[in-house]
Amino acid sequence: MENVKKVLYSAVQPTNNLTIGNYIGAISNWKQLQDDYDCFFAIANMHAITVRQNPAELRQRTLSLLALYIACGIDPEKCVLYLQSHVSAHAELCWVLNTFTYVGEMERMTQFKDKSARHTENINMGLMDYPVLMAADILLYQADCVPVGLDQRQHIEIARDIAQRFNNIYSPTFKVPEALYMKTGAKINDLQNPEKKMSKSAENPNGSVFLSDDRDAVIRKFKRAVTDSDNLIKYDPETKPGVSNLLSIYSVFSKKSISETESEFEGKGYGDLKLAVGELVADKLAPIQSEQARLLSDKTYLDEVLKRGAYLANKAAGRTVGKVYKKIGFYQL
Ligand code: ATP
Ligand code: LTN
Repeated sequence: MENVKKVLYSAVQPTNNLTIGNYIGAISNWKQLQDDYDCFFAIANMHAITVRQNPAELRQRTLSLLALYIACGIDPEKCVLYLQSHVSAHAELCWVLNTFTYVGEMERMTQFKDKSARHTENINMGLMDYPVLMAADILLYQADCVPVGLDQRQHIEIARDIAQRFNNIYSPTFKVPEALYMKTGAKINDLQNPEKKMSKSAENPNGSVFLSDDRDAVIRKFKRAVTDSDNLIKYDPETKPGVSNLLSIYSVFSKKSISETESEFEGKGYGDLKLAVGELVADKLAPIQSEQARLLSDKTYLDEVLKRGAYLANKAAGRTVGKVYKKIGFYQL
């Protein structure tokens, strides 16, 4: 029977601990989309090594991220959950796409500029090539859409450009993917520096709420969140970035709209808002944390999930690489 569902692709790097920004901007949306699309969700360990990693930690974080995906409600029977390095087609297609990508384009990418400023001791070729590997990820599976946070916009654009460039030179080969941004919470900001996105590798750990933080830490971080001095709870990211960020987080976790959230806090002070967000987030994280811990104690099961994922992902990706090799003139046996 013809498959009518569209293909959805996304990934997260197994670097550091994930923040509620990663959860809101990425994983929590995946859960809602898994019934409507054919989903591929990867653990991007090949991207992770563009910044130096400790091998034992990288291995551990890989399983921990897989357990987190499942604990967040992503069903490994419905979706293809896999590890990027288990599918050699990622490296193969990346190499081919490198020859359709200009050095100047990569030098202009914001993430490359940021990361090379932060890791001056290790500005490696992989860091610069990061967007091409990401394009290969997406294009291998002929993905129709890619749910990501707003910080990934430039990467999705370049993946589209590369796909179109290849399709124009040869013939339609790749589906040109669309980014899928969620309305609220596409960008969660740092609690200490609300003009900047919350990041798992931020210098000040008080600005990021990690999915692994215990209840006290979550509540403490929200209590200390930077706001402003007018004590008026209103959503206005331009002039009130701190308060608006707290409202966004509350709205996502409570599944209420921003205006409902504003009315809920009408007449209340910043202290009330901070405490309410802290308690809500801590309540929502607790069951995810205990399910993740339960899954992590069953390594056999997690390995089974990865084996199934690797098999299905290799099958899909292999088809695309075969097509590409044929079009560019690689002799086939
Ligand atoms: P790093 O700090 O290591 O660069 P990161 O926190 O930016 O990492 P990524 O692994 O780059 O996280 O991102 C994983 C996913 O989470 C992406 O889809 C990204 O768009 C999303 N994401 C990351 N940070 C945020 C945020 N603050 N708000 C919303 N979405 C986010
Ligand atoms: N760069 C992404 C992770 C990532 C990704 C992808 C996201 C790697 N490959 C393909 C979507 C599609 C990030 O999270 N920073």
